[in-house]
Amino acid sequence: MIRTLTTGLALAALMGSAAFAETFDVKMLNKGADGERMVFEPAFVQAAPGDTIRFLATDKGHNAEINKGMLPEGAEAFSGKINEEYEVTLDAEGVYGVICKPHYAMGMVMTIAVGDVAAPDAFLEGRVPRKAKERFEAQLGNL
Ligand SMILES: [Cu+2]
Repeated sequence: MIRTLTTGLALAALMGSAAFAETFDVKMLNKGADGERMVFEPAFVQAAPGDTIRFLATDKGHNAEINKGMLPEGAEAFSGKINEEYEVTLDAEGVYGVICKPHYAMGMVMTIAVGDVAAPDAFLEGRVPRKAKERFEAQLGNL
C-alpha cells in the first residue's frame, strides 16, 4: 500500500513539468476576424519555456518559419511546409519572429514571446517589408 503511494507520487513528480506545458493553436488565414488579409491568428502569443505552438493550415498557401535572425540566442530556427500543420516546442526564453514566406511582403508575420522577456533592440534591424514591420511593431507592443 505504502509502496504504491510512493510510486504514484514519484510518477506525478516526473510528469509534473509536461503536464503544465501548454499548446497554443495559431491559424494561418487569408483573412482574419478583423478583416485584415494574410494573417496569423493570434498574431502574438505569450508562452512559457516548454510550451508548444501548433500552426494550423486553416487556409491554403501558408507556412510558418522563423524569420532570419529573429530568434533568441541558443534557439533553433524552424520552418514548416506550405499547406501543412506544423508543431514546434520552444524551450529557449526570448522573442521569436515568425513569417509566412509567400506572404511576408504582405505582412504575414507573428511574434511569440517565451518567458517574461522584453523586445530585443535589434529585432527590427535590417530589411523588413513595410507592412511586416508595422505588424511586428504592433505585436511587440504586447511586451
Ligand atoms: Cu501566408
